[in-house]
Amino acid sequence: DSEVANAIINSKPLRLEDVAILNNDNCKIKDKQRVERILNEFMSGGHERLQIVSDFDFTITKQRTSNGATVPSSFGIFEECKSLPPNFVKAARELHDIYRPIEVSPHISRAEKVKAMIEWWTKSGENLMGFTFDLKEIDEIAKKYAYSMRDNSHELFRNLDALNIPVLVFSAGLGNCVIAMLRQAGLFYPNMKVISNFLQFKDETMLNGFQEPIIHTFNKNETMLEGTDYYDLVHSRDHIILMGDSLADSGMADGVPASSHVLKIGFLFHHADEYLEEYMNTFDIVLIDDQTMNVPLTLLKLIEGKTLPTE
Ligand code: MG7
Ligand code: MG
Repeated sequence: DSEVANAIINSKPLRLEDVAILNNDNCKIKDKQRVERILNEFMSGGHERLQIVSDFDFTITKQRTSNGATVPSSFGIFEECKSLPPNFVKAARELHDIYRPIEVSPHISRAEKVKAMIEWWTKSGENLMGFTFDLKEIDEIAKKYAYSMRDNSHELFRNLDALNIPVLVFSAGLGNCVIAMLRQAGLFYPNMKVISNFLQFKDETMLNGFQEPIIHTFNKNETMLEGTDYYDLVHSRDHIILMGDSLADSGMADGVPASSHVLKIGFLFHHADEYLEEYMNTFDIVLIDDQTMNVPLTLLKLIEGKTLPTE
């Protein structure tokens, strides 16, 4: 029973080998001692010291669905809206074809990538001008893709809200679509804050680009929180679980106090063999083709003291 479980957990340190899910073949951990140490610290700190920082696209949404149905990105959701002028959609695709290869290229320096990404998001915002748009359209498309969320997302986000653990969803995508997706899937809880790019309107219905500041692939980190209410809410929560699917997501907690402990979970899917080593050097826990929230959920239950490590 849970009292026994608590007694066991509280009396001796957790060993990683006792947490079954972290010993699966598709779960790769480079520094097991470090993960074991951080987990024990998180367990003794309890949920009051915990905060979650997560990417959205292909981190909260799946990288692959079991029936092969597509999972669009947040920008992809927007670009599916029927009333958008065809020349807007054409221009958006052209920008994607130019800049996406730069974003993911292993041969281009970070500085050059940052410059290119600022160009991409700026031009993308400039295209979003001079036509009317009804935000309700986004809800309709988002509803269609409610199946895209990782398995057991509901249990994870419901528990996080019940425990008042702040969840920061950090997205370089389109925030209006991120919120619509979360809401349509029943995952948008009051403990959640979405920092992302939001559409700006002029004269109420006329699109006028993105609101400032632009969040792109390489500047999404907690320095963006300075001066916000959310910063006050989380700055004393020094135990952080970070989740992302792209290597650049590993920097999302940069800007938190140096004394914080960050446990980084990376979801790896595309070119897994090729990228495994780099993901293992970047994230504490790497999950290969895991389309569920089972690992974060297990960690949460351990921190809550609700479960035996073997469960
Ligand atoms: N990304 C960035 N921008 C766009 C855009 O205007 N349209 C589309 N379809 N995709 C875009 O979730 C963030 C990801 O979205 C892509 C400006 C980038 O690849 C970025 O990593
Ligand atoms: Mg992502």
